[in-house]
Amino acid sequence: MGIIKDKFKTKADLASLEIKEIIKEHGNKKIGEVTLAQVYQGMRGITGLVTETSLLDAQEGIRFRGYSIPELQQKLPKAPNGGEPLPEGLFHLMLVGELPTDEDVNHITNVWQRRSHVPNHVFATIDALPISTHPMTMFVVGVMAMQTESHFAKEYAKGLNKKDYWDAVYDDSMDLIARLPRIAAYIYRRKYRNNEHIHPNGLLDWAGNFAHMMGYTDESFKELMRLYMTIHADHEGGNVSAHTTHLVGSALSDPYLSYAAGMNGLAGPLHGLANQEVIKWIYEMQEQIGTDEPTSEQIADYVQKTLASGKVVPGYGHAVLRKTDPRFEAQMEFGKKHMPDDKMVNTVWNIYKTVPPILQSLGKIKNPWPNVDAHSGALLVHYGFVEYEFYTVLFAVSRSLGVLASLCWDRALAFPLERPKSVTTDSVKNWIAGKDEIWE
Ligand code: CMX
Repeated sequence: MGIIKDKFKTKADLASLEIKEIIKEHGNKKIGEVTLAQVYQGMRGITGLVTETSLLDAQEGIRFRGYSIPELQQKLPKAPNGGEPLPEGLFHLMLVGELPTDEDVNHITNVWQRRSHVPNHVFATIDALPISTHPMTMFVVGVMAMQTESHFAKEYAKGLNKKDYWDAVYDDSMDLIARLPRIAAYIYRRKYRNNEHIHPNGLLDWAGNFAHMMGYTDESFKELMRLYMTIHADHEGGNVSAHTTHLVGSALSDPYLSYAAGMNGLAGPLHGLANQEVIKWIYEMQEQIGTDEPTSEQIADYVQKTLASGKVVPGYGHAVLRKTDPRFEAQMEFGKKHMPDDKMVNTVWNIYKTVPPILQSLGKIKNPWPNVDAHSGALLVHYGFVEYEFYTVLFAVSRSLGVLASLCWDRALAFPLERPKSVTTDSVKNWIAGKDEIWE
């Protein structure tokens, strides 16, 4: 067994015993009450999932296995001469639950390099789509085409013992993560760079190689990709992409099917697609106002127009967070360090000053502060990466780290098929009238 696989299995076996004990001793304890409003309104605040890789605090933001983003920026290994964490290190932390050494991170880089071959039929399948197809559609189609490679699907068909599910899911997850940058870069170069592709560089780390294959040679762009791939990787288990991957995986759909399902959710404008919507919204604002340096007053006017036309202000608000997203702050720090005078980046900072009081004044928004998507596009635009329809694909490549590490845990802990109860409004009315107590 490989080093990281070994470590994961040892940890998961221990955790599995602990969980069995917890359920035996405390399984009947109640952890909350569910209101009818929660049932109708997106299940906000209902605790109903276990996700080991990260935990979101509404006031503080995300912690990965207990570590905040600033802590990770300090403690995770960096590329030679680099200042940002390597996503390989975050993956190690999420999968094994321990901070990695430089050697651990090198091991993961090498494993992913070794597993990174994408079969030709995947590229041929992407090529069959019209060039106008949205990059997220191409991406998910590419992942689905690669499902032919699933160890889990093949082994299950042969009669895999349930004790070994985790093993095949682990192999599929590592293959997928290793190959996704290749597929994403292929789509980028096909759609925006005349189909001129760039060979992978076997000496680079996962995110650095991704930047290289997309055609960005600037060292600080590689650093941006390392930071980007780290901070977008996971946001506990209830968000649409993580929850969908987990849910579909609970049917023993293999990691290709599960991850693709999750990424279809990420492609929604209230979730990951918000990163493209932010830059689209800023470009439209610049065009309408006639300047690429809008004042706070001009921004405020434009926000009011957006709201009056029944649209959301993209990049603002969150279903759980109740403060500025630390992932926004990490990107702001990157901007201050690498491009303090960039016009688009300064516009994003100006929007940050202008939007929260306006949203707050509406009285209905629970969180008027920016989320991760409010900042990411502006940093990319600085490097000439202006093709905003592609931004969610970057998010998707990063999100693979969290949702697939979680999927490994799901199978190692033998989590069952997920199947919550639903009700009809007629049954709700009967229950309110005291006629039906079936779900009390
Ligand atoms: N602009 C305008 N209105 C907003 C808003 C925003 N940015 N955020 C919330 N609202 C509105 C909601 O649409 C809702 O209106 P109605 O009552 O008329 O339906 C009201 O405020 C209350 O919403 P909420 O409880 O504060 O927020 P939700 O948990 O329902 O939704 C989210 C959360 C993210 C979908 C929402 O804030 C939003 O649409 N934001 C803009 C899109 C975005 O940036 N999404 C990315 C999130 C991060 C990610 O997943 O990547």
